[in-house]
Amino acid sequence: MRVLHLFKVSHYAEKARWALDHKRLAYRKHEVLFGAGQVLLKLRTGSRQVPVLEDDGRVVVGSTAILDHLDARYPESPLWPADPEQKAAAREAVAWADEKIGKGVRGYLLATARHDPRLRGAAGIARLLGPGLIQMASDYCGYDSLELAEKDFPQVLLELKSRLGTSAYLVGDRFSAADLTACSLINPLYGPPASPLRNRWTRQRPPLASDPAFAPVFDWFDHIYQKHRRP
Ligand SMILES: N[C@@H](CCC(=O)N[C@@H](CS)C(=O)NCC(=O)O)C(=O)O
Repeated sequence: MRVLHLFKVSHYAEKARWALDHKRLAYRKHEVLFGAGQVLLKLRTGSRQVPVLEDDGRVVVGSTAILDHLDARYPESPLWPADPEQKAAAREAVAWADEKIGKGVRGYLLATARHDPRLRGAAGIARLLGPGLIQMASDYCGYDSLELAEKDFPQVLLELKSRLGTSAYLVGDRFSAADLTACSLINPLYGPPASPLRNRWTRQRPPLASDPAFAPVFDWFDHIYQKHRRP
């Protein structure tokens, strides 16, 4: 049986889950515990980070590697475009989303959590983190400071909006790994109705979504989840 090692709240793990669900592949979810669970994961798979997929004796570490593995082994319902130029564009978009949205969402949530204890609890960010520890966590998100993370993230959303333009998809005219990646990674901030990671906090669109400049991006998330997120 395939096993996907994950944290329940991990947005990179949502990317892997979505890919498996998209291909209608059965798998068991193994929820890794922070700390001790990661030590065991490292012993078993060589990685302390999730997601990790075990598929028929093969260990695949990292969300994009999992997408590649699944497309190579189970070509039905492809995630990557067949056309080489579009495939290269999708790879670039996935790498951009991994870096900018994946890390940016984390930084932005931690930054806003400093002023909002309710968000600290509801977003699943350790309830006990005080402002000092949250500041230290900015390193983990790859930002020099959380002020920067807070300021930067709206720019990331604007770039996403301009990458989309008037198209329904990030690359070409069909759903691909690029849309799946961008939408999975936004999840800790906002979980559209069709998202399995939707929780008490993510049920509400974040305050910045009420700015008309960002509304089209959030409408796009809703649409992609509704149309392409197989349960
Ligand atoms: N580039 C990796 C990123 C994975 C990642 O950042 N995983 C986080 C959870 S969202 C993690 O396991 N963090 C625990 C740690 O770094 O110790 C991927 O695409 O899978």
